[in-house]
Amino acid sequence: MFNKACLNVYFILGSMNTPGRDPLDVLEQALLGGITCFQFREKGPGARIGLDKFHLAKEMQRLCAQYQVPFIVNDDVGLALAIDSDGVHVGQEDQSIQEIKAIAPKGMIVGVSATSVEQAVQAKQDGADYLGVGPIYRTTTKTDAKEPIGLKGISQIRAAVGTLPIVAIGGIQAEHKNEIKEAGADGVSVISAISAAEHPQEAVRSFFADNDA
Ligand code: 3NM
Repeated sequence: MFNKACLNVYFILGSMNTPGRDPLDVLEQALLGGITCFQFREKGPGARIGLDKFHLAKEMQRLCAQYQVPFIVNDDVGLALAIDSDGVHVGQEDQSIQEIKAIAPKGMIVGVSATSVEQAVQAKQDGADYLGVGPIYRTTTKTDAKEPIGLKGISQIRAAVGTLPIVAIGGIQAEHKNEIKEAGADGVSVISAISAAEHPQEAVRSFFADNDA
């Protein structure tokens, strides 16, 4: 089910990203628009915890399954295992890839964030299935985001990791997609360009407006 084509338009969302709107509605709009992967990222101020988080994850997982879109859990390996998600995505400060691989079912996708060539090479060696590389541009969605690495950062990481699937992240809008793919990424991951759009479904469509519709 998972290959690099899944990274084409990779949507990330938590309930904190949809103030005043039902996050499930926003996700369904995005699925109707054609997102190719989804990450549940319930994190930061106002994020749901405990059973509330668990239930939201289950509902989002069910929606994604309906549209046959891979469902990936950010950071929370326990949750990923408990609901048998398609994958888990971890940052540099989260649980190590080797530890996760040791306890996760065979075939569970493990994505890793990398902001430098060194981190990317290490993640590949440790067995990451794909890399989330960024931030590409400036973003206000993640308060502790690093300095942007730009298109050059993507090209350098691509050169260092061969064919390992890469998705770019951070400050990405639809009009950036072509240059990002030309720089060597397999796709783009976004939060606000879709979650904050008045019409999330149309916002997703705009990511397909170019050559790979
Ligand atoms: N991770 P938006 S940047 C979740 O650099 C996340 O690893 C980043 O949100 C990283 O699409 C980021 O609204 C926020 O800029 C992406």
